[in-house]
Amino acid sequence: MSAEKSFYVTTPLYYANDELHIGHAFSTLSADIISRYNRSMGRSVHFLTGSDEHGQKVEQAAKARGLTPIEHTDSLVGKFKSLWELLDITYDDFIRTTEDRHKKVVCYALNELWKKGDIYEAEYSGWYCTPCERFWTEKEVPDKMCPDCKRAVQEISEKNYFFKMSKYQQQLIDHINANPGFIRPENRRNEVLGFLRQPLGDLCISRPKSRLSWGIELPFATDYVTYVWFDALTNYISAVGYPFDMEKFNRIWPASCHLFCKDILTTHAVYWTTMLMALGLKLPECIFAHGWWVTGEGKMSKSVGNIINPRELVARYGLDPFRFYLFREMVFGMDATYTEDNFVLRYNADLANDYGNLCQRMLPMLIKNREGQFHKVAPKLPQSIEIAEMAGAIKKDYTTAMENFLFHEALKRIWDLIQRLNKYVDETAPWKLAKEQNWATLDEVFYTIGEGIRFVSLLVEPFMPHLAPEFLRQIGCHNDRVSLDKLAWGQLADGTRCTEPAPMFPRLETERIQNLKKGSKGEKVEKAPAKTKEVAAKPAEISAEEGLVSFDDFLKTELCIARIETAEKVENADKLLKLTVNTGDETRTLVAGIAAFYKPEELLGRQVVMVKNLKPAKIRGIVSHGMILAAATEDGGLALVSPDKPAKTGIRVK
Ligand code: ME8
Repeated sequence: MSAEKSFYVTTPLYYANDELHIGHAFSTLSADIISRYNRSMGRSVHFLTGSDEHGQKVEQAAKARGLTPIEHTDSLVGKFKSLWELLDITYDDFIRTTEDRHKKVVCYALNELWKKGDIYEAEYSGWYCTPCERFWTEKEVPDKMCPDCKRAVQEISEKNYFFKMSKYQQQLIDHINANPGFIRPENRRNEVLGFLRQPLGDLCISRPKSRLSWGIELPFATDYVTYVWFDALTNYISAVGYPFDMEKFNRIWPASCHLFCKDILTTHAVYWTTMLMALGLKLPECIFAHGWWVTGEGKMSKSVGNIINPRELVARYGLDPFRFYLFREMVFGMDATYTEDNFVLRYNADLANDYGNLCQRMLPMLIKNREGQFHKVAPKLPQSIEIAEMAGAIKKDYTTAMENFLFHEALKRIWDLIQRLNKYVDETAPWKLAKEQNWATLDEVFYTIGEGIRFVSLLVEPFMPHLAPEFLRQIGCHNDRVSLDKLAWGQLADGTRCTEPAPMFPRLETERIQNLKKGSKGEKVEKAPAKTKEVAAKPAEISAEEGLVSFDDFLKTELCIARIETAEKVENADKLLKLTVNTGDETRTLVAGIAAFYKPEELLGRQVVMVKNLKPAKIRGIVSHGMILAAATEDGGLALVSPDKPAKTGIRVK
C-alpha cells in the first residue's frame, strides 16, 4: 500500500430525519467533483460521507413514524445511498454514527478529554432550543426565541458535562491568522474571527438521559448521552482509523477539505477545531463553507413547500446537465437561486448551443470530406495557433480554480474555449474549404476542433462523468485518453477516426419540458405527447444571440387581460387554486399555484395578465387552460401581474 498522503475530502453527515434535497445533493456533488478531479490529477483520494443518526431530531422523527430510532434511520440511510447511486457519487466510505466503529472512537475521545481535565461537570441553566439541540444565554434570546430557527426556547437548569472550549480560543485565533487558506471563503473566515472577538464559552457536551436517550452514553457518566455535535463531528477521524489504526489514520489525516454549507460554520470552525486541539491532533487543511441554494420563495423548507427534489430533475433532464447546472450557476461560496427557467436557459445556451453543437456541426463534415479521419498537421492559421495557446492558459486557470474549489470559475474557462472553438468554425468556414478542395487547411481546421473537443471534454469530465466520455467516443479517442495531469494540446493522434455523432443535448422546447415534467413527477401523461421538437442543436450563428427571441417568436405567445370570476381551493393541494376567468370571448378554467399567497375571495373581479394560447394540461384532474402571470416579491411573497388601470377584458397584451 502506498504511503502517499491521501487527498481527504468530507461532506457533512446529513441528519437521518428527512429526505435529502438539492442542497444536500450539492454538497455531496462538490465533494464528488473534487474527488474525481484529484484522482485524475494522479492523487490518491479518500472521500467520506455518511449519516448523523443520534439526537432529539432523529428521535422525534422516528416517533412520528411509529418506528424505533434505528428502524427509522435504517430506512433513511437506504434512501441516502440510493440517491448517491443515482447521482453517481464516488465515495470511498459511508459512515453512520450508529456504527460501533464510530461509537468506540467517540467514547475514546471523551475519556481522553475527561482524563486530561478538558471535560468537567457543572450545574447549568440556560435557554434550550429543542429543534436545534443547543443552549442559548439569557442575553442571546431577549425575545425567548431561538436566534437560529426562530422557535420558542425553554429555560432548563440541570447538571451537565462541559468541554473546555474556552481554553483553546487564543490557539484557534492564532491558527486562523497564520493560515489564510484555512477557513474559506474569505468572508466566512472574517465571520469566524469576528465571533472569536467575544470570550468563547465552554461547550455543553452531554444531555441527561431523562430528556434524551437516543445517543452515545458518556463513558464516565452512564445517565447521560453525548451531545449530537460532539458525536457527529468525531466521524471525520473515527472513519479513518483514529486511534485504533494509526497507520491508516496518518496516511489520510489531516483532512484536505471539509465541505459544508454556511449554516454549520461555527460547529466546524470552532467546536471541531478546538476538539482536535484538545486531542492533540492536526487541524484540517481547509474548511469550506459554501452558500445556500434558495428558491424564489426563499430558503428551502417543507413548510413553504419549495423543496427541490434532485431525483425529479435528474429524471427530467439527465444527470450530467443537472450536475453541470448546479456548479455553473452557483458561485461557490455565495448563495444561488434555483429556478427551472434558468436551468432551461443554461441548458439550451451552454449545453445545446455551445458544447453539443460543436460536435454536431463538425463531425458530419469530417465524415463526408475526410472519411471521418483527423490528420495531424502543423498549424499555419493564426487562429489555430491562438487556440492552442489559449487551451494551455485555460488548463492552467482551470487547475488553479479547481485547487481552490472555485468550480464556477473552472467551468467558465472551459466554456471560453468552447465558445472560441465555435467562433473558429465560423471564421474558417470548413464547408467552403471543402468546396475549394483545400485539404491541407481543412485538415488543420478539423484537427483543431477535434483536439478542442477532446481537451474540453477531459476538463469537464469531473462535472459530467457520463457525457464527457461520450464526446471522446464520438471523436474516436476514448481508448487513448490521458489523465488531467498529463493533458496537453496536440495529443489527439494522427489518423484518429470519429464515429457517427448522436445529439447529446436535445434542445428543451416548452412543449418538451411540459411532457418531461409530467413524466418525472410520475404523473400519467394525459395525451400521447405531441411530436417533441428535439431539434438537434442549430448551427452556431444563433450563439451570438443566445437566449433572445425574435419579435415574430414573441408574438406567438398570446397574452391577454383576463378577469377572475370565481376562485376556490383545490382539494388536497395546499398550493393550488382553481380559477374561472373571463377572456373576453369565453370563460376558461385554470389552476394556479398561488394559494399560499392569495385567499380565493381576494381574487374575485381582479384583472390579470394571462397566457391565452398555452396548451391545456391536466392538473390534479382539472383541465387547466391558460396561465396567469405572477412574480416573486422581495419579501418572499408573490405578486400577480395586472394592468395598472382597468383595461378591456380580453384585450391582447403586447
Ligand atoms: O447539519 N443549500 O445535517 P443536515 C446548500 N447533521 N446546502 C444545503 C442546503 C441548501 N439549501 N440545505 C442543506 C447537519 N444543505 C448535521 C451535520 S456534520 C458532522 C453534521 C447541505 O442534514 C449543506 O451541506 O441539516 C448543509 O451544511 C448540510 O446540508 C446540512 O445538513
